[in-house]
Amino acid sequence: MNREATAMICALGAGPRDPADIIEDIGIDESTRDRLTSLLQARSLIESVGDQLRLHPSLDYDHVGLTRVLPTGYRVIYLEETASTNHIARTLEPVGTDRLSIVIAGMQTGGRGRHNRRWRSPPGGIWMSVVDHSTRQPPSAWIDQLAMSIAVTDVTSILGVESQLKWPNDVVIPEAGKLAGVLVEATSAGGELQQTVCGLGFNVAVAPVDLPRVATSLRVHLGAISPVALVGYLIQSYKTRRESPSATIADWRSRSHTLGRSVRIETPDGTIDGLATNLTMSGALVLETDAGEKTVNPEACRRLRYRSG
Ligand code: BT5
Repeated sequence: MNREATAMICALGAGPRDPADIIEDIGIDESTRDRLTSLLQARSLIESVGDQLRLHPSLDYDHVGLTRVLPTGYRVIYLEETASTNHIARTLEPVGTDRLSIVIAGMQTGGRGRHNRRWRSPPGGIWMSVVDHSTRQPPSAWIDQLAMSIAVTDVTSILGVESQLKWPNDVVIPEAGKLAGVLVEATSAGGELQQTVCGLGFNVAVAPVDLPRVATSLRVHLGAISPVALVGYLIQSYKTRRESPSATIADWRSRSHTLGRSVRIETPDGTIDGLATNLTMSGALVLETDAGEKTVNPEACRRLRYRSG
């Protein structure tokens, strides 16, 4: 399944669409849309109802459904319920270093954020970990984190919702709250990464009452929405973006909710106040402070808050 095909499935995630709108949603021409429509109909992934296109009713959020929407070449493990997909992912043996594994759960009972904070994971979200078993250099773990959060903004953009990136690892809908968070955990030896697990928690169809006050869910903005419809495009976008780090960093800057704002960052060594001015190639946030320019690494940030004025 290519990127345009997964984009079309994603565009139908929030309900039936007029074929004319699909062209605009995903930026394709009419003949590509018609070709993709035939292809996806033949695979029973979408269907026509009256003048509209919609997801095929047989597309469930389970192992079979995920295998149908994901690009080939990935090992997929779907669990209805687990403590944490990152925990499961960390125990996986490689299936060949060139192959990524994806662990997805319908719900998590022990979801974790950074610094071991609790991550609420009721049914209706995408709770997912992507494992790369290949040996890589450390900055690539940071690129994975950026690539995954930008992939979430790619998905919401197709659905007509603008989301932005809050340093270091959040996706937010401005004025509404935190839509998604990313937790990357890597094991290293001899200065190289041996295994990288990139965990994403993305509130898709989650009811707001099941989330903390700081959170929002796509459901609040779009109504009924299908998580399985979004996963293929999410993974395609993640893959493309992690393969081009410079473009990924540039895109992070342009979709940033943090740059240009006054922030307060809590670190183990104290609090730093300043104006966020840039993101470095290694993922650090550059601040203009009263004591001059300071650079804060993502690992050092326990919490970032915006300051007014
Ligand atoms: C994160 O941590 O944002 C990273 C979250 C990663 C979760 C995924 S789910 C799949 C994989 N398996 C796991 O066990 N984890 C990963 P952090 O920046 O520390 O944010 C945590 C804070 O976000 C909490 O203290 C709450 O304030 C808030 N929070 C908790 N659950 C949330 C939710 N579902 N949506 C939005 N905010 C939430």
